[in-house]
Amino acid sequence: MKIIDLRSDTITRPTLAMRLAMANAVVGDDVLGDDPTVQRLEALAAARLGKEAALFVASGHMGNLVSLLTHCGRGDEIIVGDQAHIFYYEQGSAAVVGGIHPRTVPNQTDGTLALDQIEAAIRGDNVHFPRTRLICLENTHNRCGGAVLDVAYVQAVGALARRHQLKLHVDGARVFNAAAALGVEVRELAADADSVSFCLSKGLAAPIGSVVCGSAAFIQQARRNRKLLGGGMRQAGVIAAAGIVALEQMVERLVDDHANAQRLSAGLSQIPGLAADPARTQTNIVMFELTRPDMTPAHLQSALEAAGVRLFTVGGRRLRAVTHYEVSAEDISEALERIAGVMA
Ligand code: TLP
Repeated sequence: MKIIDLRSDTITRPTLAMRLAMANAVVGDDVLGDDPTVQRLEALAAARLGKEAALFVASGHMGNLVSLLTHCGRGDEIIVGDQAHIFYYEQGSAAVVGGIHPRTVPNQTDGTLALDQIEAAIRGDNVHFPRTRLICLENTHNRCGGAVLDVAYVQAVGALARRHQLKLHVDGARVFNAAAALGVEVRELAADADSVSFCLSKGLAAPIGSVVCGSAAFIQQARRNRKLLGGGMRQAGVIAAAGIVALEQMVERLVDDHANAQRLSAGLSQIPGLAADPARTQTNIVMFELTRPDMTPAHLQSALEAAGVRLFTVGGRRLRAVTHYEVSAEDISEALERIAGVMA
């Protein structure tokens, strides 16, 4: 039985082109500034995002943490969504490592933070308060079901940040999915942000790595912070080579993942005992709910595992399925049949 693995787009393994590029990569000591492949990836990423410079990091988590450490000092406050990956899934690392205080604003179901609620969360000058320094957005928004923040919204938050002398960081782990869904260039979604981190190892299918993009001065300081976290990698061109292939060959096909997610969401919405909303599936993440009261999401997850369909529970009665390049349209039909079988 073929396992259909919908746990995450992080499970994608490197393509043959990536493996060949990795084998043939010209490398050097990147901590000493000598790795031409890492430099090529960073230049390519900066150009795609429309920023002056970029920094290759080990993971999306490291990209966010390096960015936060670079924008903020100890005791500074960030405004962040209560469903944000930075707040929800990163071990509170900004607080643990950087002494950075998170101030949450509720994420709306479309992944946005209401502008008036961001504004209300900005601290005044008062000896009792931490200093607000940074606003964080997430695009696409993972826990909001892969929701896309559009260009006008990011512009509005950027303008609000500038009005209050704050910085804007975008956790763009899946920002290429956002751009594909909107039919815009990713640089349009990055234009108003002071820093954007994006992942090569999710839908773009590289084995390892993320990139932080920003001004040259920001990236210079971010490079110091990457080293502080033990993230200085030596012949990192071996993995950066796969990242270059990811950017050059794997971006255009993301729309296929979105079409598969749409198929999956529509199919799930037809299965008794499940609730899914295809209109809210905008990219490659499908959130759905188990409405049958005699079953828990954990039960469903293990029954599906036994039927060769893997996915995650994400709290409450919700489950998450993610499409990616190792899942075909036929796999989606097969997965739907198996899910309907389990539910019956
Ligand atoms: N998300 C993972 C899990 O951690 C939940 C997933 O399977 O979706 N930002 C966002 C928006 C993310 O979704 C993730 C990973 C990260 C950052 C962190 O990336 P990594 O895993 O490379 O550290």
